[in-house]
Amino acid sequence: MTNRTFTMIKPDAVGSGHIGAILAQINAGGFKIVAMKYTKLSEEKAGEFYAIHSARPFYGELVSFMSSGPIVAAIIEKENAVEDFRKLIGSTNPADAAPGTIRAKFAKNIGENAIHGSDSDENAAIESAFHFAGTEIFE
Ligand code: IDP
Ligand code: MG
Repeated sequence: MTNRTFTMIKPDAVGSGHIGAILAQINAGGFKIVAMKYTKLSEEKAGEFYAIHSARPFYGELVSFMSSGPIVAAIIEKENAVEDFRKLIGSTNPADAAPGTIRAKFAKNIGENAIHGSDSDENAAIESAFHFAGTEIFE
């Protein structure tokens, strides 16, 4: 039912100057931005956001990477948003990502992989609320 998902342009892609190109590809993919902010996660906030991965061996690396520089957080809207956005960004490991996807074009490796996309409607709602107040979301 829901038609929204949550995304972050990660510190690697921000640092290499790809914010504009990635936002253009998101818009060209049919997504409308309904909330957006340029911000930086503290280590504590990054740890909280990725708490679901706390048992994974790469958790420490992930938290330090995600708090290493600014990010662009956004809520985007389209029919079938979660699934269609995962297709637009491509596989976690850019070596496996389909040609033309955001990760194929901009990710450095499986950790520094340019962009986040929620994996379910439920997580899209949780992750959106983590970053945005209701007053920061525009129809
Ligand atoms: P996803 O972002 O494609 O949903 P997840 O498995 O949910 O992938 O992992 C979350 C994030 O953790 C990835 O986007 C990536 O930044 C990082 N990550 C995943 N697997 C590895 C790994 O094997 N080594 C280092 N970092 C990883
Ligand atoms: Mg995930």
